[in-house]
Amino acid sequence: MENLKEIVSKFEINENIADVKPMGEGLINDTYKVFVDGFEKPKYVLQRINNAIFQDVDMLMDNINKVTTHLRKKNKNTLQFISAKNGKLYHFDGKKFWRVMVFVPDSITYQAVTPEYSYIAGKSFGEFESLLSDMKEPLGEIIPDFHNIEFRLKQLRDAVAEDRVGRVKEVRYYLDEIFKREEKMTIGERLFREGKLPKRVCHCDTKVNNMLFDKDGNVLCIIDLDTVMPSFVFSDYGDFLRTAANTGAEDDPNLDNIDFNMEIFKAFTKGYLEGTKGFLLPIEKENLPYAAMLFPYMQTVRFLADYINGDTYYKIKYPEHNLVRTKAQWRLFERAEMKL
Ligand code: GN1
Ligand code: MG
Repeated sequence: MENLKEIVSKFEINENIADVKPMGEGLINDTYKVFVDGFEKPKYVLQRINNAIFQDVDMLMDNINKVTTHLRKKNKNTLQFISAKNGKLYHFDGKKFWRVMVFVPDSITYQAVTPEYSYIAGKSFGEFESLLSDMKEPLGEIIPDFHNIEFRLKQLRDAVAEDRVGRVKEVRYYLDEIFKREEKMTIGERLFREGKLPKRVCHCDTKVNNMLFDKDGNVLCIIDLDTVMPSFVFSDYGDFLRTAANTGAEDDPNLDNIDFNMEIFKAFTKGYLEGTKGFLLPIEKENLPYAAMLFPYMQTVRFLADYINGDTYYKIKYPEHNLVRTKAQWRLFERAEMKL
């Protein structure tokens, strides 16, 4: 294990670093809170960037820098990164890439939200997209085809064809169910090719726990900006509901816990439509129910492909974890499909 304090010392920080402790539940990067002398609460956040996934770290930090600068110009609270002593926004230690940001104090994250909070969240993500809609400088597509469902289905097909670890035989049911719905679930990409559906600057990882609230339910800051890139507005709307409207956990082993909560759906949609007022096209609005189904569907496809590939992408806590996640996301998809 690397000396985390020494890594923090590579950044423009004047305080004496007292302690570095693990934080968060992300499936991709490793995150730590940094304590300094004289402060009880954490002062900074240290993160190891997973550069197997974010391969172009310069582009990654450049995107984030453009977005946070744009938001700050509009007086919006956003993440604040600390420069490394090398002048860049990251430090490379010879093997790993690291970055440091200011810890947002007195913030609360939720794994689950009430209708009232999801209304606020809808407004915030809607406003986030509106605020970024006039960005002049283009953002790089940090993970190409990230939310392209046709591409994700192709990856699943490739995984099945290779069947690297012999897991295909146990997941036939899910494969059949997924591919049965291919036509209806790829409509977004078709509308895009027909020139009817635009791409916009989106957050692309709008999980509930990527939003920091204060104790009164106001949104303090939207975090985890790694995947901010051009995408359909469906990304932010759909991925939030995938986590918020799920009455169970993303990886709930008990499928009976999982349902698609229509109260949350309605409240979030109301907020989102207010936050995006004057900027969404009719075709985008009409397809919001599709977006709410698309994200559990896409996440099933991604977890299943990773399971078939022998768990190379998502961090897992036990050997069957990606299969459990697949089943849980599929149940959520079925419930959404039934209700929408
Ligand atoms: C990953 O970084 P994290 O854990 O917030 C993933 C998302 C998935 C999510 C599923 C870069 O997000 O796309 O929806 O896990 N991020 C990347 O929990 O693949
Ligand atoms: Mg993320």
